[in-house]
Amino acid sequence: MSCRLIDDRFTARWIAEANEYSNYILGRIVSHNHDLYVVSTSETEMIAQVSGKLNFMADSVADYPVVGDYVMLDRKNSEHGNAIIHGILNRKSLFSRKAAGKNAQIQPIAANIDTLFICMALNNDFNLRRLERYISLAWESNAIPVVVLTKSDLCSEITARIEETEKVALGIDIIITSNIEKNGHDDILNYLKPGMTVAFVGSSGVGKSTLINLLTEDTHIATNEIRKDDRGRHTTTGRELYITPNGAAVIDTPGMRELAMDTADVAKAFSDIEEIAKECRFKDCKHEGEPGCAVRMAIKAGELDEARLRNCKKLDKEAKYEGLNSKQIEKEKIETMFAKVGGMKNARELGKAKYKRDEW
Ligand SMILES: Nc1nc2c(ncn2[C@@H]2O[C@H](COP(=O)(O)OP(=O)(O)OP(=O)(O)O)[C@@H](O)[C@H]2O)c(=O)[nH]1
Ligand SMILES: [Mg+2]
Ligand SMILES: [Zn+2]
Repeated sequence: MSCRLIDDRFTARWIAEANEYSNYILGRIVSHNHDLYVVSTSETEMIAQVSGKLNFMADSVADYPVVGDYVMLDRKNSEHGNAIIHGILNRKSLFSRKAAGKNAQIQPIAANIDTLFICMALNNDFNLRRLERYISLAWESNAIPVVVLTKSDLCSEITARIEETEKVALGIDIIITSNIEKNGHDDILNYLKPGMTVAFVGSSGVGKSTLINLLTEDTHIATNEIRKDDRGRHTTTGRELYITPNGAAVIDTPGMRELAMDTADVAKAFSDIEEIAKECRFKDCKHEGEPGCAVRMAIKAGELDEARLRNCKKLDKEAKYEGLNSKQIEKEKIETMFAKVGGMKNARELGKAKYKRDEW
């Protein structure tokens, strides 16, 4: 099934904003490849590119459209060439990843997601530390996370895995699925209401595309054939938006190999520790043996897992380190800006080069 046209169920909340640009046509990005985008409008699907102005004004990759974005287009059809994207409407949410590494930039993945399905397989992909990172990034994105434990057919200790997951995914729904046994699909379908947008993220090979194919009753997305062992090759290379038979938008993403913290909300992912820490005597308590430390007391009383505190500290440290790093990036940006003013000739080229480099 190809992506159907966007309709009022999706556009209602954007109509008011779109009115400000009454000369333009509203479209939604369904996929993109380098600087070419596929956009869906109420009438058709066509190729589009960003306008020269949008390109020139862009400060970072986040200023370019991503899958799920609502955009203003200059034409109804592509009879006379590719459409031009003149603006991106305010995003309700934006899920970004950050590759590990010193100078890694933020990579926006998908926009305007209501529910973010964080997929993790119940085999050797199962990793609670990685799940914590995903949960942090999910809260940061403004989408509501749901944890999907996939490939339950490969796991004989499902109850134990769920219990472990519950300790990390506080207040987050957990769904167990198997694409082989066709389990848990109804639980996922509950979130796919008309007009809603959901996205699937998680490591390569956990079965995201297979699941989406089954949900959209489609064999449109490339997956590896179903097999009973753990191996699965990296398959999804583009990011795509599909529409389910009942009118929900589903975004597939390629598996992410590394996931580093950015401004991700560590505190929210560890809200249990935050809550206990409110009772610490010192406001800036590091829970490292200070007197009156409520966190230490909770660990002693067996109410909090010491390992969880360690992970929280580790992520916090990483996030701070990344913060420092982004300041350096900022400094670099300012220097580049002055270089631009000094020698305008290269300004546009600079912007373009930056965009290319940041793609993945
Ligand atoms: N055992 C088992 N294998 C599955 C299940 N779902 C998918 N697979 C297999 O796992 C492999 C990867 O599935 P994909 O759907 O391509 O995985 P993906 O998450 O989309 O991977 P990327 O696109 O690389 O991010 C394939 O060989 C699938 O047949 C499942 O529920 N159980
Ligand atoms: Mg895939
Ligand atoms: Zn403390």
